[in-house]
Amino acid sequence: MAWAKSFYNWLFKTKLGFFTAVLVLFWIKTYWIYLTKFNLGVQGSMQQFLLLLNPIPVGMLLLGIGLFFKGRKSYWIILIIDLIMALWLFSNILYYREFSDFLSVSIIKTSGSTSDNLGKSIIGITLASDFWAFGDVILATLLVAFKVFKIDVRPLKLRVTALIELLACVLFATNLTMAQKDRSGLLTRTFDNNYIVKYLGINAYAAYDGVKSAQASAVMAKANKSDTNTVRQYIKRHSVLDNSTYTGVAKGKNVLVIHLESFQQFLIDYRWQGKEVTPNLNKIYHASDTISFDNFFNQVGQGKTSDAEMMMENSLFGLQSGSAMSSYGTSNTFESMPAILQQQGGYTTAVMHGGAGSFWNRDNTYKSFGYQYFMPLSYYKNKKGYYNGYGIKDKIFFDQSIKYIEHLPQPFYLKMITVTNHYPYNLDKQNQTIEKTDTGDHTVDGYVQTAHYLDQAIGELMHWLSATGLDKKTLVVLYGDHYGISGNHHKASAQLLNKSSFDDFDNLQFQRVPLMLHMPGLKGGINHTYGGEIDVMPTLLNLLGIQDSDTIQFGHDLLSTNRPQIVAQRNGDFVTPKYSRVTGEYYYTKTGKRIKHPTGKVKKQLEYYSNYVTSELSLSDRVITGNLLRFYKPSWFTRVNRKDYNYKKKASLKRLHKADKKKKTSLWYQNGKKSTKSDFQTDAPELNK
Ligand code: GP9
Ligand code: MN
Repeated sequence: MAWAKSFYNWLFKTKLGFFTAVLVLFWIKTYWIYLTKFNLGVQGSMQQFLLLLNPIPVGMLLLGIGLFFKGRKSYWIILIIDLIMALWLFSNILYYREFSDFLSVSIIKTSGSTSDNLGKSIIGITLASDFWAFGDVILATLLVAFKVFKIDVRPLKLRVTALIELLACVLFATNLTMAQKDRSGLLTRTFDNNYIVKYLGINAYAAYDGVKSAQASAVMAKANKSDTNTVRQYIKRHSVLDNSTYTGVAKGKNVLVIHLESFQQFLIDYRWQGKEVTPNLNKIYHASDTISFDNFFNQVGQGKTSDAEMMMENSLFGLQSGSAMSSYGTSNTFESMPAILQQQGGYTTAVMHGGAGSFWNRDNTYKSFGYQYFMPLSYYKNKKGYYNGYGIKDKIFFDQSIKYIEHLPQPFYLKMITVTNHYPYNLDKQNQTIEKTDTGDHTVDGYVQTAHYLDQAIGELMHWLSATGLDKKTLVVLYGDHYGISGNHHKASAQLLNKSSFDDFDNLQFQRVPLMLHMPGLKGGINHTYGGEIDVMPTLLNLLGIQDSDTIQFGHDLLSTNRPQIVAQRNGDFVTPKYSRVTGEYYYTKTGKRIKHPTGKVKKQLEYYSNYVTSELSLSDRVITGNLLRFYKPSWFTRVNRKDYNYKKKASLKRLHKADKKKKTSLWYQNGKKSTKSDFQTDAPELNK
């Protein structure tokens, strides 16, 4: 029993023993709270392990600060640090319950003026068990107060303390490396706070968020009104006239934007084993009342989907690194599509998505964009077998969305974000209705299968639109957000396209995604203009006959006859009808031949294009990183007030039904106050059991 006694003495009578006890208690508590208070979606043994591990490194590092102090002070400092960590945890438990997301510096900074302010409702949502977040601190404090822990006044050798801190850093580095391996781009792409907490822990998340927002505010503080003027002058200099024959042809119509996840243009009319992969989309593509584009490019960077959304609804580019929506969606001022349509056209604005609301910081960003409603996963039934990858499967998503769509007062602007056709393109057997391709590349071969599934889902939704007559009142906008097959699959891509080779030039051409504008009566056809996601907002506003004069938008009406047709890629490359730039090299777009020795005239032209692209990208970056729209708005625009929006399910649906009752313009009213749900037919096996 001698060892037990000496362990007891070490634990209760030395400073290092106390430090270890506090750390272990903190560890157990934090892990228990991860499991019971948050819904982190931990999958697989690696994530399980990291969740268990991640409280230790940062806990050790922070509590270790106390070891540098002498005597009693050392104990109190350890306890105070422990208390601060507990407070952070506790606040996040409450915030998470309300918003399914974690607190961030920008939320705290803006919450003084928004309804996010938890102050009012805090008592209502606190559970007794939440106070366990302080359990370890209270226990340790009592044990010190009642002298169970004897204060050890001997100073610890600096070497020992430094070693402990070093060990904490090594542990953290290990944690980080394992996390990055499991989830590449974890810190650079900033897709979801949930992921950072799951992998690195709630304290590492706090530090990460703190550093990021400190950097961001430093840049913002330097920006001023004259920067805005520079941007405005640039936009004015490069503006072109909208195509007036199309102005207002869709005036007063609903706008249904369907986000086709990871959908590339080559899938249109693509056949596999003699079978059309996307028959429904092909039909829309070729319809005489669809304006289809075959030289329309995605222009996203690391922010992928979120960059596409940023461009489509603001005509501003995503950033060089990370996601603009994640980093600036909460703090910045925007003059976005939904806000403009609500103000200028009396539109009801909404987003529906069968995935987590916190992904890409949508739950905060959409408020800044002025969306009145956001229905993420929490609005949908998620029974066993419904979920796949990043959200519930598209057919099930549409099926459950009908009850929300039919209550939207018209005209509405609704964006529906699909997700089944997302990497890694897995689909359960019962939903596979076309064979996989046979390139042998596992990340590629399932692509036609999920695309086929998405296409069927679109078919079902379109069928419902025409069965209810909603199609006649609606402009349907379909677009692919970005590539599905990345540049790391040249061999498989060549096989899919039946080409003998596939290089970086081909990969740039592979960035084409569909854009289709479909509305009964629209003068359609396949338009060959070169454009991209940045151009959609001005195009739509022109069709809807909504004014957007004096706005800061970097795109140009796709139907305009003298548009520049210089399509920027986020890395500075570009495509024009004649020339392409790929990783700094120039090519002829039509032939793919490299331009090795350009003549003086061509050289000048290429330089002009390069400069054009770099200036628009960097000016757009300045708008976002400097939050420049806070300095300027067109006279007809009213600033969005984030306080007006709350996406909590119960409150939000109540608000929707109130608006519906007041306006009486929803499909539900037009259908004699009856649901149109029975007009939605789906062959989803999960729903036809
Ligand atoms: C998740 C989804 C995916 O909600 O939109 O985003 P992505 O990975 O395609 O950027
Ligand atoms: Mn996407």
